[in-house]
Amino acid sequence: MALLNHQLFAALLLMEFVLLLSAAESSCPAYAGVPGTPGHNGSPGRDGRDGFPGPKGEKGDPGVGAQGPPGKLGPPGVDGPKGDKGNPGAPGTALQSALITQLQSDVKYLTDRLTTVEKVLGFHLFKKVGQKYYVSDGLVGNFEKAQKLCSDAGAKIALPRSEDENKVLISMHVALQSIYIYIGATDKKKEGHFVDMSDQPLTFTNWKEKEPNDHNGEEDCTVVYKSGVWNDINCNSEWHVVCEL
Ligand code: MMA
Ligand code: CA
Ligand code: CA
Repeated sequence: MALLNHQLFAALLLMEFVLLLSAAESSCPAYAGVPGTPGHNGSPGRDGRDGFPGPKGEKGDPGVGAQGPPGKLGPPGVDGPKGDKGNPGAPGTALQSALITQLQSDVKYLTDRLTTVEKVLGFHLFKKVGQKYYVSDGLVGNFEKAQKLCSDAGAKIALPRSEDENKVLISMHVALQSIYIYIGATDKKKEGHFVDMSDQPLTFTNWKEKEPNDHNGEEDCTVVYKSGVWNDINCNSEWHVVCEL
């Protein structure tokens, strides 16, 4: 509205100026008048339009972030190939060789003893005499069964080889409440010629008087009484089984 008034005002001013000019030309004679004093300055013009956009700025520096934490440990790698066999060592001294031989022998001895002791522990009843163990589960059977029970346990049917062993064997009678215990001596191969289970002649015997008598011609196996004396007996009769380790 203000703008329109300004324009209207300017147009009226212009028309008045033109009328005055034409009046002066037509009515005034030859000489010009004294010039008037200059008018006041006009009001400031309107704001100019926006300038063109300036040039594109320079690329910024790369940002600086703090380093992140390390990643998790990866899965283990697969085993590499087996390495080559090492070179043979320098020869040991005579003393070292002797020591190694001794140690190997000791290890074998101890391993064998441990194997034996573990077998012994598989039985309910066991008694030690010297390096030998007499063992039993209190079972009864004929001579063939007695042999099988013992061999199944990695043992042999008992056979005392000395007075000491014979005494310890008969001490098993108390726990077993037995009358006879089978021992590993027979004359199956040659009547009257008793041998051990490896067919070797007996180096210790403790026969009862008048034994072995091969009663009825059918006694080829051997038992021990509570008193410790031996008797030949029928191999099909059933008596307590004791093994040795
Ligand atoms: C039983 C038997 C034999 C033993 C005699 C001894 C009758 O048979 O045990 O082996 O020789 O007794 O009298
Ligand atoms: Ca006989
Ligand atoms: Ca007899």
